[in-house]
Amino acid sequence: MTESKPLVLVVMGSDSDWPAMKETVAILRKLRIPCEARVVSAHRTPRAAHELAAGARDAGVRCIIAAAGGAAHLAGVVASYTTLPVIGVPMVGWALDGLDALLSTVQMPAGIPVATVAIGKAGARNAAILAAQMLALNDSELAKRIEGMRDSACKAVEEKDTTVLDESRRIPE
Ligand code: RP5
Repeated sequence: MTESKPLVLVVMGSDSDWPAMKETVAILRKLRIPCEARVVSAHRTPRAAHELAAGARDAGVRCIIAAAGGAAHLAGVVASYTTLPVIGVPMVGWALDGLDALLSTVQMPAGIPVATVAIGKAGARNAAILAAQMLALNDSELAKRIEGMRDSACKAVEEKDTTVLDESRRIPE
């Protein structure tokens, strides 16, 4: 299968972020958005992070998703090297269990924004959906696929509702 040029670039500071960030890639693939996932670190491989971010627009990328944990400066550093929209995903872990990464990612000083989503897997999923919604601004077919995904989520909740309602009625007095 020939891979199309990635429209969304997913970067993470370590392969320890990959179990969460797989969720991002899975949703992008489901929505048929060409994407690529890379490990680059703002502090361990700063040159690679710079080159990837600075070259992304010319490579055809339209949105970057950046995940990191701890003193999570990757999203901010990436954002400083590109005018593409950057979505930051704070990773769980470390002494503060993701709160450190949340604040490091979201609290960007004025001028270089990072659109920050929730900590961990929920954020990883939402980052993909937010990137898709950005791309859907001028892609009505993609907008329909996003709606389809919401419909499936709605049906899943309705099924859960039926199950819980049934079980609640069967619990003896
Ligand atoms: C950050 O440090 C990475 O994004 C990761 O979340 C965290 C820990 O990295 P490892 O020590 O697991 O490689 O740079």
